[in-house]
Amino acid sequence: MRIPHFASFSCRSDISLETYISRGEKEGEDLLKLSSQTNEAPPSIKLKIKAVFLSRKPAELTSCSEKEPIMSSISNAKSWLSELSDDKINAIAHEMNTEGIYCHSDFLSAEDLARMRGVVYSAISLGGQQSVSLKNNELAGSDLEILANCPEFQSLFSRIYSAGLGRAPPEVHFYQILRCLTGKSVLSHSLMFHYDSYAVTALVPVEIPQSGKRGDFLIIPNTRGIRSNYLFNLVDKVILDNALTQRILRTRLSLGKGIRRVAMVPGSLYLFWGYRSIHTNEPVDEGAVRATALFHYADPHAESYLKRRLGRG
Ligand SMILES: O=C(O)CCC(=O)C(=O)O
Ligand SMILES: [Fe+2]
Repeated sequence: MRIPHFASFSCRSDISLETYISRGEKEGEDLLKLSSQTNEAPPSIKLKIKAVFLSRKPAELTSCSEKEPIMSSISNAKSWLSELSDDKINAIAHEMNTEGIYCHSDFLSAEDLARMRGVVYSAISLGGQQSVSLKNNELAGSDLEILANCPEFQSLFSRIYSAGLGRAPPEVHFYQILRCLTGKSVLSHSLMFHYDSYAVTALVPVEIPQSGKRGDFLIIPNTRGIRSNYLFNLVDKVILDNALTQRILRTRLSLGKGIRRVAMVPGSLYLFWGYRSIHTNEPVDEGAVRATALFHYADPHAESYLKRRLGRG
């Protein structure tokens, strides 16, 4: 059983999740005060976010591999994942190929989402009410780490990879991000059409505004294959990343032409070929929060000499 070593109060089974969350929020406020007094650098603040978050987790919330915990995190996700037949995997890969995106609803429970939102709001608060992204190591101890380490979740990716690309899947290591958009910086993080560097992308919305601009996900599916050479991938990226292409794509969006719009539902799991598909998100209002958990898997150019020489390996 995982005992949170950062915990500043003990985890007891007779304390409700809500109580833990409210205690965590109180600690978040204290940390915020502390950071404004000491002008601490963001990385150390992020470590403290982790501390706040870990302190919220009742000891009963156990890792994926443990048997019959009294109260289990990601249990909805685990039960769906453990029943995935090969036919279902083929159907998912087929939908990613034909529709561009596959969606499974209610992947996370309301309790999972509540805990994840706790992390989002602590991170935003400690980041000065601006957009923040927490990466792998900053998510250690969270439900998102538990999910990333869950063998059934990992095998979903390798199975989809083989079914969709007909290649032997590489070992599963995620490039994981919890992307929290809010404040003025929302605009600079939105409508930036791009290709991911990884073949498969899973996206789980944690917080989506219920009024005003929703920050819909936008995708032009499967516009390219997996490039045989990193150089060709770079050329694609240079063409896509420039101002003219971005303007053309935004015009295309305003004309409603050829771009699929997906209104994201918190707790659903979305899967798409991130490397192969041009995609981005719309903005949300400055005062709103949009948070998405992303799991990127399989860098086709992981072994590229050129990539390493360019310092991107
Ligand atoms: O948050 C989103 O909707 C998409 C983010 C994304 O595509 C990325 O981080 O690579
Ligand atoms: Fe992306």
